[in-house]
Amino acid sequence: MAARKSTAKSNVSADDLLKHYKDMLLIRRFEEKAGQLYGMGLIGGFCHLYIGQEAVVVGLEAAAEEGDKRITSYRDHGHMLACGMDPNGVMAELTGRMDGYSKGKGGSMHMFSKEKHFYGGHGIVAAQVPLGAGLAFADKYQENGRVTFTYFGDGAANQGQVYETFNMAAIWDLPCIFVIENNQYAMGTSQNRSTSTPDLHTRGEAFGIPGEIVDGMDVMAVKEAGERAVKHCRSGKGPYILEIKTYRYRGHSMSDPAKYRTREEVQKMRDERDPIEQVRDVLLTGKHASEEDLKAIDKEIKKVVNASAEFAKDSPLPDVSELWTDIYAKVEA
Ligand SMILES: Cc1ncc(C[n+]2csc(CCOP(=O)(O)OP(=O)(O)O)c2C)c(N)n1
Ligand SMILES: [Mg+2]
Repeated sequence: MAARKSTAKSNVSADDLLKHYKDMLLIRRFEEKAGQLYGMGLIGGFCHLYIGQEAVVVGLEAAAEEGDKRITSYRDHGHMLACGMDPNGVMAELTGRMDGYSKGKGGSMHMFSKEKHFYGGHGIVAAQVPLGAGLAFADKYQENGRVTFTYFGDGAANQGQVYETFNMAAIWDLPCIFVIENNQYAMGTSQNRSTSTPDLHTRGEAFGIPGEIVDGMDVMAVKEAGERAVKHCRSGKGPYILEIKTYRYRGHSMSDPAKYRTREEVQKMRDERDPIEQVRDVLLTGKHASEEDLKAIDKEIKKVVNASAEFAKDSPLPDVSELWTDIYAKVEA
């Protein structure tokens, strides 16, 4: 159960790198656009952007297989795009439109996709953690070989229900990967101020759950750690913890004055550790892509993102009658 520090050293193919680059860039550009639309008053309520954390979901999705499940918190747009959900449907939901994933009734924090096995989108801190174990329980019961990625933050890692879940997941050897996205801040509180011991990957030791710490700004390190975790869970050995050290560049939500950290701290992270820039450098220095190739990719992605904003703006608001639909599930006899 010894903690291990991950480093990316694999012989990764240029095609893989290019795919990770595109996937991360799509999330970044999508989130930038969501920030703009929020500023224009087109997105209401809360909106938690994922900018800076892109390598976490892109790396883990590269380790997942068809049928694996994912569930996360309110900072969920990146997770949805990374598992292949449609940017149009996500943007339409953010703007409260009928063509959104929850017909415009859920917004940023409440989207789901049965097709892509994405189970939300949860606004209550850590509430998704026991739900994730429940999904993994269903897979174990059905003996279908699937694993569930249960994402939560460093702040959520201090919630009591996480430890009740760890206990049950360990007792039942559930195929659940607990992904702690440690971006160092819980809303306005730094991990140093709120957490008695900094090593969140060791939080499963009392329950016999192995864990490791991962460089979350390095997409390949995340992918490799994800593969180890998936292998462990799929082979029936029970749950696994990945503490992925990452960083969010924007405020906690759109209404955060961010007085708990300096601009210099954020700028330093952007300049020295940015996950997209790191892959860009490898692509260019390894001559796997030219500046022109990368410019063309950026242009293509901006087109997709702009189209999603147009799609959202053109989609109608939900009819008042929608207030009475989608309240109860139909249970098949
Ligand atoms: C049970 C509960 N308590 C408090 C809140 C308010 N709240 C929303 S996000 C948040 C911080 C969580 O931080 P972290 O788990 O590190 O996730 P991050 O926002 O960094 O992704 C808090 C306290 C909430 N939504 N639910
Ligand atoms: Mg956090």
